[in-house]
Amino acid sequence: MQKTKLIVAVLGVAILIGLYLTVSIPIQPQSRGVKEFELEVKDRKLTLSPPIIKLVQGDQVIFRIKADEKGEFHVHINDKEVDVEPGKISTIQFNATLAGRYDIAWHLPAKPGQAEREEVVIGAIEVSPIS
Ligand SMILES: [Cu+2]
Repeated sequence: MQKTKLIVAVLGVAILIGLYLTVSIPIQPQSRGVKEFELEVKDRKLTLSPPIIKLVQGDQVIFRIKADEKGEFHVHINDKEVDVEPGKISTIQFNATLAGRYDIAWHLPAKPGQAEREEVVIGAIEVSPIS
């Protein structure tokens, strides 16, 4: 009888601790609501290391982007792009609706007589599916 009581008490405490941990420690600090990232392009690279932004399907995302040269920041997710100029912050906003891996590219302004703009892949976005 006493053993049973002890087991019940231990289980109860374990469940309470489990609940406390689940409720009080989210997996990622901003996993609910909008996820914001401050990104910087320097020497045609993202200063983030590794240059991979991990998201979960359904995340709403805002990138605030700085760069040391004029160019275009292009996320190959939903095909969003924005012009960036040194000394200014540009923003891109999107919803990570589809799971997968998407390139982040930096486009240099087209030179005169150049049909295609040069593109450098500077990072990636990884969207994991909702389990
Ligand atoms: Cu691109």
